[in-house]
Amino acid sequence: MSRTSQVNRKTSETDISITLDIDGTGISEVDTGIGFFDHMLNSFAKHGLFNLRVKVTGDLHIDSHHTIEDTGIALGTAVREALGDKESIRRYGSCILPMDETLMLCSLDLSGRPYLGYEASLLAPAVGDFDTEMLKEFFYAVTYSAGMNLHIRQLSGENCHHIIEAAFKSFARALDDATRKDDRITGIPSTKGILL
Ligand SMILES: [Mn+2]
Repeated sequence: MSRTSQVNRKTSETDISITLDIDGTGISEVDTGIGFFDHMLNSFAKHGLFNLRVKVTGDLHIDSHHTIEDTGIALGTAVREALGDKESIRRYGSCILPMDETLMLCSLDLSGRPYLGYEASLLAPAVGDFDTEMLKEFFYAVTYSAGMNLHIRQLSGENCHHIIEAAFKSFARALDDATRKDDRITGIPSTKGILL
């Protein structure tokens, strides 16, 4: 069974289509209209070994808010749908990722229950057209639509480009870990017997 999904989400603010293959090789094609956000989603695909296609037409004449938040909702939905009943997956994943002066921790549980723990200090208001306060909003949207417990914590860092990029890359590595199938796991990895 292939672990893929296709999500289309259209509102008066954004029009989004995403295709995702959990068991990919890191091939991506991303166009959100925000160059730095494209760079982040390409990095996410590359380092999580996901095949990802993202096309977003958003109301960027207002600001980056709706485009980034709604892409997070659609990406979280794509992850949840691609994973199906989560049979034989490792469920938990963690990564502490360095990027020059930055050290970023990401730890997640594909429990079905959404929670975001977020701690990062971004001193610049924006990187390119990406408003830095949208980093938290993006991950909040992903956690709620994917049904995942996600903790992201900046252990060190100064440069906002590094901090945001390390967040996306550590998330990618942790998610790759958590979504891997393990031959030793029979059925759903929960004593409840369900992870939805
Ligand atoms: Mn970069």
